[in-house]
Amino acid sequence: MYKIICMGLGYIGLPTATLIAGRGFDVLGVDINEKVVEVINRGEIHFIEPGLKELVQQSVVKGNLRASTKPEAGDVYLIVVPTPFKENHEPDISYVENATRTVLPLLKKGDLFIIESTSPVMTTEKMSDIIFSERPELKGNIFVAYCPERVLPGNALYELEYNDRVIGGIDENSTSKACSFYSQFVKGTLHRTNARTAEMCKLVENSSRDVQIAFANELSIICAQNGINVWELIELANRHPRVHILQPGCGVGGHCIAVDPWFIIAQNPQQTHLIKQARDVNDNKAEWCINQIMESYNKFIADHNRVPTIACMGIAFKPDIDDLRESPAKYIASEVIARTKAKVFIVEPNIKEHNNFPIISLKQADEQADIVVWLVRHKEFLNKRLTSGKIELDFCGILKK
Ligand code: SAJ
Repeated sequence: MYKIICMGLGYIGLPTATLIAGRGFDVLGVDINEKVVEVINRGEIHFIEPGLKELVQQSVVKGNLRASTKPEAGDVYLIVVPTPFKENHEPDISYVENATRTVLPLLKKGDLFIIESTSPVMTTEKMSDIIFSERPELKGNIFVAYCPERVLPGNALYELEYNDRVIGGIDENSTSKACSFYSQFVKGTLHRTNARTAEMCKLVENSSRDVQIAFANELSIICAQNGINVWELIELANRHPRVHILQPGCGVGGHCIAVDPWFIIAQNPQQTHLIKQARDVNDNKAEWCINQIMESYNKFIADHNRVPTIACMGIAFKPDIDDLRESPAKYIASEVIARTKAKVFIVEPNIKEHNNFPIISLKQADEQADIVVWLVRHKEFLNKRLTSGKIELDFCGILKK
């Protein structure tokens, strides 16, 4: 039975480590954050993911899953650390490189080294160059592959098991070895390719979604201008057998779709027009929402001769999660707080309290707010009727029939 070392215990690393541990493997999860390590070793988790806590608890009790700030020698090394971008939108692969350098002294003949972190093209080759320049005796004796994760936060456990995977080794043997590893816990089809194609595949998947959402967001602005209900319009257009328009929102957030297109843009600045434009459209959608709120706010003051109370409904980056990373809704709420004199409240059913945002219940918002701004389509908001006479700005389709 292999021993697996999973470098990174975040939104993807922890569910992955837990799934593998659940198959009876000995898994050591490694994270630089001592608090995260301590929480996991207690059988708890540090973010919301349905079903995960129970599985972590079971595996920790059984002894299959342990967490540590330091790696141990194993047979398979999974690199599942973040790849953010820098100020100038250039990808920052320093976490991948640090994780690689940390396990480098532990590698031995026959080991499998896999990168799952979203990475710019050629990162896997760069990491294998680092490994082989420091440990030349391992050249041709270890297996190195790239296998991007594809799971949707909120549905991670199901998707980890059932999604197809793209697996690209630095050579055929590495691809085969990685495929045989994943076949032990993935029920989706495993697709063989090379490392560069697998890296680009991940970036393209998220860029494609970004471009499609940008189309919906652009439509929403055109519709507002023309007095057309965008939700109805999209529903009707999608009745065409070959049309599938996504949903507009208050922007695109999270740590994937709003980030990964930049990795393609950074490496191909002359060739990326549509991909860059989509990023701009999606980023500007949040600004457009803020302008709409400001218009309503100013009109309220002119009409009522007093400052309104505003409730921002949702600050998570998407429905039904507690994740605020790169959240356009959170950005909009903070801008409304900064730019108005209004009393601004936040309703976020997935978060109990927040240092910077006054969180109140839906009922309290209904009692107190003059302007209600629907930012995130949380399930708790659906089919809720507010007291009539309020100004409601709907940026996420809550009021659609
Ligand atoms: N959004 C819209 N309209 C839509 C769909 C989404 O505005 O019709 C917004 C969401 O509100 C959110 C953002 O887009 O702000 C991203 O949400 P998402 O649900 O599309 O995606 P993520 O970021 O949670 O996960 C994505 C997934 N990628 C694809 O669907 C191609 C997931 O499979 C990846 O594993 C993940 O990125 C990742 O880790 O890269």
